[in-house]
Amino acid sequence: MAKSKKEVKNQLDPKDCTACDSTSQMITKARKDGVILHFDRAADMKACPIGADSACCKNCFMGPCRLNPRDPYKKAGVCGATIDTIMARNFARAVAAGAASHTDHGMAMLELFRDVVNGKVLDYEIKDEFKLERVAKSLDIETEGRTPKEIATDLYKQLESTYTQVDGEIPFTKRVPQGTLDTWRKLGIVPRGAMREIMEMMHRTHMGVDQHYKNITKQASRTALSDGWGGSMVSTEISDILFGTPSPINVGVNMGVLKEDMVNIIIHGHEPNLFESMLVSVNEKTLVESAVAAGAKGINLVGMCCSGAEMMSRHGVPHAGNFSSTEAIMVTGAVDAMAVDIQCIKQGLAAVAQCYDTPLITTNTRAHIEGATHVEFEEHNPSACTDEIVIKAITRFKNRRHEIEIPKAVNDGVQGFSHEYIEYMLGGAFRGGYAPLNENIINGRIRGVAGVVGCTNPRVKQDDSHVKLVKELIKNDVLVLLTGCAQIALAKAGFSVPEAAHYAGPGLQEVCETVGMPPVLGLGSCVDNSRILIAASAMVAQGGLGNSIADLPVAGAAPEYMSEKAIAIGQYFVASGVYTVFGVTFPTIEDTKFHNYLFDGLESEGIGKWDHAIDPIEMAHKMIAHIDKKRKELGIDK
Ligand code: CUV
Repeated sequence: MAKSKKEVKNQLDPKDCTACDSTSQMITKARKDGVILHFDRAADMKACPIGADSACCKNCFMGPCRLNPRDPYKKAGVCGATIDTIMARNFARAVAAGAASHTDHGMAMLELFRDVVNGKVLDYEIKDEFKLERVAKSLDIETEGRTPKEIATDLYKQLESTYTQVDGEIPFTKRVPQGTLDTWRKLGIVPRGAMREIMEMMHRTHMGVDQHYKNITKQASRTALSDGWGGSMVSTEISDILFGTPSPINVGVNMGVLKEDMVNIIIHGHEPNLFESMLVSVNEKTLVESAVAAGAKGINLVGMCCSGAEMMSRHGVPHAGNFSSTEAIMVTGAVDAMAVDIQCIKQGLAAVAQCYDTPLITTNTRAHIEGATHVEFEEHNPSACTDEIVIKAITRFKNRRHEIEIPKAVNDGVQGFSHEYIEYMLGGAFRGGYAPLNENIINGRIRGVAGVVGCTNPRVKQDDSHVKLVKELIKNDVLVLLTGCAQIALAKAGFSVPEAAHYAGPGLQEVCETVGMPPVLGLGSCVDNSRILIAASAMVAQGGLGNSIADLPVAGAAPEYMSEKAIAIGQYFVASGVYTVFGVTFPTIEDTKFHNYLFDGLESEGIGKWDHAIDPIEMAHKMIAHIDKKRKELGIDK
């Protein structure tokens, strides 16, 4: 049950909680309604300063041990673990958890693919045969004169080894630029199979096993790479094959996509299969008729968070908002059902849903929530679940009894830039020269490329750092690639339209105007960060910018991250050669050996490095400085 608002101390002004006007409006209404949101819980829960610096260890039961972040070498844990071992183990376990999340999601997509190919699942099909061939070719699978089923069967077998292989290199290492792969081999961090790497990471961080922060970090890199070039990449590629490869599409984003006179259903989570089947159910004639019979104009399906970002990219399904808006949107009173699957689903949704009689439906066997209704989603009979979600929503619509207040904002913009589309738009050498993207980087119109990704976090003002960071980057001619909640933040701020090119510096503006593209390109969900890796590999392959990802004038950032998945993503970008800056907080103590290793030492081994900055303008200039350093090394710093 929601607490009364009197019980929340230190409530912030809604305008200080978020840069999103719709969310701010809903925070105000929630307070009137006496409903607690994650902004309030954050204000009421002071972060533990020892945990924030990763100076505690509970990997055994001789502790838990706490060290003093202000004097970290003064004491050791009961077993003798130093601050560096403790921080490295905690960090590595976050990488393992994040990598496990993405790889388990990818494995679910791969299993669906297997059952579609062998005819056990009939409700899905291979939608993109061209992509099937393309991915197969990238793994040296013969495609000439073979049926899609034959190609797909071979592809399944190869990709399964991404997870199960106990020795050797995962299949997508074939896509890694030679210079980068040479470095990985030298360092011993080429992933074998994700299950093996995650298992070994958990083993090594058990009490009394790996107690050298450098060796722990090495396995953290290997584990993270089994996510980025493994589980996540499999998820992206297989989802494209099954559901279609995104290409630019105009979509509305923000809470105004809800419709007062329609049955509103929100899907929030990460696996696109549930959402794909929802799309079928909401168009089912009998269900549409029963919605109309209940007095609605129809059924309105919208997305949130990452599966929302995928559906927006693939099919133009409207998107209602990112992580920090998922509770707030129910305060509109207009959400007739919210169905969720896995990851980033706050348990707090259950209490808010209860306040507005909104059915909260969990669908995945891995993720139940106390107080929610569980309707298991089953690929062999998907409509049994998705039809029931629609029926529950229609029933709630019929019995609506809460005041409805839907924020009006809808930001139309262009989404759906797959790596294939970026290559089509900015790749492909012509007249013997470099590809347009590389050419424009070499001639300096585009200074470099930045990936801005990751969550929103109630410890900082929602969307604010994303928008300020990106604005500063494009002003300095840095082309920005976006995924996840970052992409939604920029869409809401109106940056996803070609006209936003006027925010860009003169060089980038000229390129955007020539191509007709916005200065920020949205690539989809968190697993679609793999698209950034593929785009980076293509940049190396197109020539003129060195022979490894570490040579490129690129940088990455997650200014408002909150999840362990973000740490895994950060580590695979770093291990792939990318300078990566995180905001909010960083789980290390400055001037310790482990901290300095992440922030400096890794780069001297030939890969990328971590950095941290809270202020988005400072973050932008750190990234630009790195890009300029790389330009200088490449000799293109005119
Ligand atoms: Ni997977 S991981 S809050 S929904 S980006 Fe959004 Fe994206 Fe972070 Fe979660």
